[in-house]
Amino acid sequence: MTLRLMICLFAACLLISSLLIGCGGDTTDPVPEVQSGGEAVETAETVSSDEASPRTGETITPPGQKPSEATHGGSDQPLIVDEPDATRPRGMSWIPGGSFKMGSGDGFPDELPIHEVELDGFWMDTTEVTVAEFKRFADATGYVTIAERTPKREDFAGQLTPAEIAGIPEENLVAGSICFNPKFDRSQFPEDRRPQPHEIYLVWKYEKGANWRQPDGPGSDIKDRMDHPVTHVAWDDAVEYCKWAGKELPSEAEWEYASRGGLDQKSYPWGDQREVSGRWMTNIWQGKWPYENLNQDGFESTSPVRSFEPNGYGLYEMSGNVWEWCQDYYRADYYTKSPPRNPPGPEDSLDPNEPRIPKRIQRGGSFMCNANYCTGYRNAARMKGDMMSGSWHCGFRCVVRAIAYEKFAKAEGALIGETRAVTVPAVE
Ligand SMILES: [Ca+2]
Ligand SMILES: [Ca+2]
Repeated sequence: MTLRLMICLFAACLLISSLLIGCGGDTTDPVPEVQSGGEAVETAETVSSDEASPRTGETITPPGQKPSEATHGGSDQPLIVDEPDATRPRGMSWIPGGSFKMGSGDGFPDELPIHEVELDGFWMDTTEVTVAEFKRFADATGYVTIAERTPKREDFAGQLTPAEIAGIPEENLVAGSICFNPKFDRSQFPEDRRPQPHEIYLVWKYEKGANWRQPDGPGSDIKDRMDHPVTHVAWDDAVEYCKWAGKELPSEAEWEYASRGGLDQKSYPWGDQREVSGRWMTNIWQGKWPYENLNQDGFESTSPVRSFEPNGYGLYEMSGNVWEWCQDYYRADYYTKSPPRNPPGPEDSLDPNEPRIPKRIQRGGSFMCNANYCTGYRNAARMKGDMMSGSWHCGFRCVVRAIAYEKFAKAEGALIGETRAVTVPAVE
């Protein structure tokens, strides 16, 4: 999903830029067709092959953006398995090093091949970064997120054509972010087939004034959402938070390994059954998306973190609630060539559906995900998002790698052990 597409609504593009100029576009929630048995069916849109791209092999690495960098020890070093003898970072679980089978044969083509990955151990936030935690960062640093800044035409250079950039209505160059559009035109949204990428944009809108402080747009606030995951953060915003907190975004491999919670090739962090004894195990969408949210899990949008049970590593809501940014660029074919130990992600981005838009990985699905469309809440499901776009259903969580502990401990925003209390900031 990208903000650029939403600034352009209904040209021929797919991101915030799309919405700004009036386009339809990318799906932060992918849309596989689902058979009666619930299995995703490969379609032209879900096949992320080079054949799907009009610009085969072209990759985009935006100026000033470095490729993912490995921050682990070298592959010639012994695997870091056990938790180092250090005071544990507050609010984090130790994920012991080891190996696992990454990917799935039950999902989308880009989840293949299933391959063995070996990872050094790391600490991971037990929950998505909350509004309170992000406010502590924003208050301390004065950081202004991308959704809070007024977009400029030059922001879209390289992602839209000059004509498209010139065609962005002046009145659309207003700070905002992506929200669900519950009043979407149902007559235009296909019920009998998988929507085309541009049709997905019908159910989203560029909400002027929406940002992490006003998640639903003007008139909304965070007063009662301090323990909800922060939303409307772009990838760059998440990285800035990480730097301040002495942390990093997880690699895609670290995220999937942690989500699996020590289980082997299970669909979900808790096993293979989406519901257990009739109980919803996380915050997703029940009912036919996007028409009807039956709200059976009790949450129509974000839920407070720790509303559901943790996985085997003590991690909450790895599945559902909000999507979570990862460090890696997205390439559909990365699993065919990734190194077996501590894979850092590809050096550049290529989404065959939107080759001009640099995208980073998002994982875990959200409260917008449902069985008949998205299934993003599976351990192995991969998603990608425009780095510059936040949305009302994407947040993040952080890691601290063992070899980066000292750097973490010196960071301005570091919280170590239980001795430094988290102060929940007051809301004006
Ligand atoms: Ca829900
Ligand atoms: Ca999540």
